[in-house]
Amino acid sequence: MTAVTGHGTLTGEQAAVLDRHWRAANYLSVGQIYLMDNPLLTEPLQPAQIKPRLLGHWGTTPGLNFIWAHLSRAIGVHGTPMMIVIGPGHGGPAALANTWLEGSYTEVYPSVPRDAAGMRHLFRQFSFPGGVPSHVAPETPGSIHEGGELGYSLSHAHGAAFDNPDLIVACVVGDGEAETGPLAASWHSHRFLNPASDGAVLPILHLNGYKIANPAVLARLPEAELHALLCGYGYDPTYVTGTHDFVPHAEMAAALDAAIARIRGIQDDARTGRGQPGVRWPMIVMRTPKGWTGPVEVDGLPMEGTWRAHQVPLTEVRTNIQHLRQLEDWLRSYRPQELFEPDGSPHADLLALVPPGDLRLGSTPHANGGLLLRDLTLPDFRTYAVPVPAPGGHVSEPTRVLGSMLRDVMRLNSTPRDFRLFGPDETESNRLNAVLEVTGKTWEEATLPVDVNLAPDGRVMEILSEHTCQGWLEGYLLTGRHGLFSCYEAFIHIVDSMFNQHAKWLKVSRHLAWRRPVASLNILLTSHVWRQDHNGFSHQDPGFIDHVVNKKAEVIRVYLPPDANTLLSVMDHCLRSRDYVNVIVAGKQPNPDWLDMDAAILHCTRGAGIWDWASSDGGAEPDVVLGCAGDVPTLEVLAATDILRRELPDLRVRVVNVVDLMRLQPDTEHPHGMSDAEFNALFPPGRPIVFAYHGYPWLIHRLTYRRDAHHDIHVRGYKEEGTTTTPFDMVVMNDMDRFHLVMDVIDRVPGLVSRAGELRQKMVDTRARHRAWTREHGEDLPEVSNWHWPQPDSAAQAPPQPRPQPSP
Ligand SMILES: Cc1ncc(C[n+]2csc(CCOP(=O)(O)OP(=O)(O)O)c2C)c(N)n1
Ligand SMILES: [Mg+2]
Repeated sequence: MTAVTGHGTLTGEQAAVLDRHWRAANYLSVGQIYLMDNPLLTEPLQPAQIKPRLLGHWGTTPGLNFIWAHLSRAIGVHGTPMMIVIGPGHGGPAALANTWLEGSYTEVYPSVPRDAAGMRHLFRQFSFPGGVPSHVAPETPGSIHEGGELGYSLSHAHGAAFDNPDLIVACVVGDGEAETGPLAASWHSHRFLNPASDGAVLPILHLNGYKIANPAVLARLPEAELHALLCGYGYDPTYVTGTHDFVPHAEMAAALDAAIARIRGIQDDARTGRGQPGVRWPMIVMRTPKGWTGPVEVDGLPMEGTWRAHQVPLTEVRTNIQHLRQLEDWLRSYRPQELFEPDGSPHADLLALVPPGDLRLGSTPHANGGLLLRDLTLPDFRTYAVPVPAPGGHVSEPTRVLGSMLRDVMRLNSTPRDFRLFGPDETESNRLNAVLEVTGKTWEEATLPVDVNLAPDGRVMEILSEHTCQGWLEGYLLTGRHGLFSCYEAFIHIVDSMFNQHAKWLKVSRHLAWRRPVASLNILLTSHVWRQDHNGFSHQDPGFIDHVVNKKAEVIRVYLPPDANTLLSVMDHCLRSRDYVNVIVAGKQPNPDWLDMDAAILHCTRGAGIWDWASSDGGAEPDVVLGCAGDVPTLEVLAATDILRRELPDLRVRVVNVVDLMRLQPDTEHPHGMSDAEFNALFPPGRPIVFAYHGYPWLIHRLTYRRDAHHDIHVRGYKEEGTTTTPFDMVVMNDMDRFHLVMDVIDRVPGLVSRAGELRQKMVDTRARHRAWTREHGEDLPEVSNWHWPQPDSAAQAPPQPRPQPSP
């Protein structure tokens, strides 16, 4: 390899320091993948000093090391706070090597000092039982991005940059990663980045040519085509190319200096009123060989610069003397004795480029967002309460009511700006539009007279990419801010996997004392399965909850508020919580309000409870329990109860509503779980329980299978029957309607079937009548649409029943 040159903004001496830093990081990376002992190669390498299992990814690592060294230099020179997001997070050795070199690692983990013993520890622990993961994991200082699942780097980086006006987030995008859908969509993120009030993202496309076993598409595009693509995405790319024989230190330094200057220029213009729409942000395209500086050839096959370098280039080091010698030569090619003191500490001169204190990439507080987290200023949620003179005595659209509260959350947290609402084009459809009274929908591109509510500095983030919404929000939260993602219930599945990764991140972070708690990821699912009036079957899928409950109980919470006041109370709780994923399922359609605010708070505090006003068991042992979770199931259970109370007045019915789904699990399984005694007090064993649930019925069985009463639980829920039809036809299609629930009660309560045969038949007939009526008239039976919970004499007037409005 030829020596570096010293032109451009870099002196020869600075280039030499950069190169020494890079060599040191490369040495430490190879050491992590291979060595258990002899970290400084003070003696010839022995097979016993090699790890028995060689795990990790070399291919991407030297490029990452190169970028890290250069970012460190640029931060020092410009005094610019920066953060790094590493898309190919499998290059964990790079982040570990560099944080160790710069000292940030040892500050977090004093047991890994910057000396020979520390270096040995650093090497041994990597991908080793009891050690640290091979990826840029939560354990890695300076990271908000694991990178194991590829595709989310740019959206995370933008989430970090929003409302962080001084921060530049350098984002390494793998050329393979760039083929993923989420990454492809997230190139548009800068179109939502306001140079006046946000920070900036500097994408560095890492064109090392290959993925695991294939070329990367972007690396094989003709240069002009790649350039046109990136320009089309709104970037102004600079190209830096390195080869086996040429290390482009000067070019990279110049590219970074120019990019930072350009970013500051764009921001200065925007912040002094000289900004223009259509900003072209800089980016760097770094074309270097995969496995750069590693073995050129192994066993006669080309290695450096090929896909073969992706993981571990030399695989038989313990058993093949040739491989052992090649590894030793490779390690010694970095000339460790020039880089480390005899005691193992890095030479002071190669650390000359490391910026001080919190400016180090491994120490930036932005990557440990809990350090910067401020409690939201929250309005008193009780002031948004809807009046409920008696259960069912008022009707409201729960998400619309919530919208008023969120408007004020938005307003109260406009300085500092640390609350945003995210969603794929559905804020208005989900009836949260009140927020638009105080902020706009972020939009940096041109506008037309027909556009409404768009604003460059808006804090409602709408892009039709659930991946991008989720990634933005995760980046925003992990850097110490707050937010809410509102999404159609069926399409939240698009981010199933991203939710997985975030839940894993939280699970690990919670056990790292140095990582301070971050605001919870709040997901509001509305436009739910039961009320997809416009859309039908494709939009009917309540399965996200099933997916969520697979994750570690300590980080997941699921709420099914049955009405507006309970939704307000739940949301207030979620916005105050830390380190969870809160999933809240709530309807947007007109829905009876069951609880006044005091009752709602009490019910939400309990999480699950007997609704004595609906029950007819007089507080004694019930003949049957009707359980419900979710707004539509609650409505159907109450309507069924009304029929039972009228038709079978001596039947003792108990109504139990569950708002916090995790209450159903045993307390040994979930922190919110009920003890068996509590559960039995609600659902006494030996009594039939007919449970109407918002989602797929089997989940209730999963959650309760250990309960004494499990044998007695019969669940109704969504069983994948649906289409574009009336609201009540949906519940009928899934046998969760009030009439079927009454039939279920008659069938399950011992002795009832013999004396309630007539009622049962009436229920069957009413279902048939419903079917005929809807097919004839296109709407639900009047007795269904006009049903309301019996009102006390003082409120004998039927509550107002706005006709449900179909909505998108
Ligand atoms: C979404 C996703 N699909 C597949 C993989 C498996 N995988 C791990 S690394 C890799 C290749 C990555 O290539 P690139 O982004 O170019 O990274 P680099 O070349 O820098 O290693 C693949 C496919 C993954 N981690 N994530
Ligand atoms: Mg690649």
